[in-house]
Amino acid sequence: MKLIGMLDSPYVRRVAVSLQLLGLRFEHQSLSVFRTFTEFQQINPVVKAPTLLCDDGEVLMDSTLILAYAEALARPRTLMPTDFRELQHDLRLMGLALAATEKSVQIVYERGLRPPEKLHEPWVSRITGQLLAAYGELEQELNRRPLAAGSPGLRQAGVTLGVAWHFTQQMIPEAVPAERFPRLAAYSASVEALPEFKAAPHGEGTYRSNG
Ligand SMILES: N[C@@H](CCC(=O)N[C@@H](CS)C(=O)NCC(=O)O)C(=O)O
Repeated sequence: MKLIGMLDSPYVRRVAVSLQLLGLRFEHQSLSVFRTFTEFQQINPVVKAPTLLCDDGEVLMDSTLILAYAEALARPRTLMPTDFRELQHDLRLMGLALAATEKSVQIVYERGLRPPEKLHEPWVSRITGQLLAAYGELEQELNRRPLAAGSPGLRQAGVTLGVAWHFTQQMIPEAVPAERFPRLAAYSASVEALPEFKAAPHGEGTYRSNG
């Protein structure tokens, strides 16, 4: 199978890291939804990153749906808790981390794609407030209950949280001052040191399997 999209997308990156942790082999093609729109369109007319080209040619999109497919392929290996209460808690963390990801991407698009005279400041304030609220909740959650940061042991909640925080800090650090979120910053530093994160670094590069 082939993962399409750039690793500067937190959605692409969470899939690239997760596929490795699940022990699934994949190729990666670092296509941009902006600079290589037409090439991307030929694979997926909707031009969404991540796109997953399955071995039989079927095209999937949306990181969470791709990960549902990957989890089914990898069984019995999983990044999701089997215990119901732990699952509930991990889903809360993932919801918060995905909201933080979405708000970060919205701010990046707002700044990068919209001409400055068309910026709508009330909208930027609203999404920045939502972003800070999501990270505030996550900081409290990590304070209340530690989250596994090593592999094995790392779960999807940790991957999604780690990727979200790193993306925000790479792209819009002034919107979310790291010193206000020490637990998130420490968690991110731990997971970024793992081989699966290092093999798929945020940016323009291409993931290459070592095995
Ligand atoms: N909910 C989707 C969001 C994916 C998404 O919005 N990706 C961005 C790149 S970070 C994209 O495809 N942008 C181009 C567009 O939406 O037109 C997911 O989890 O995969």
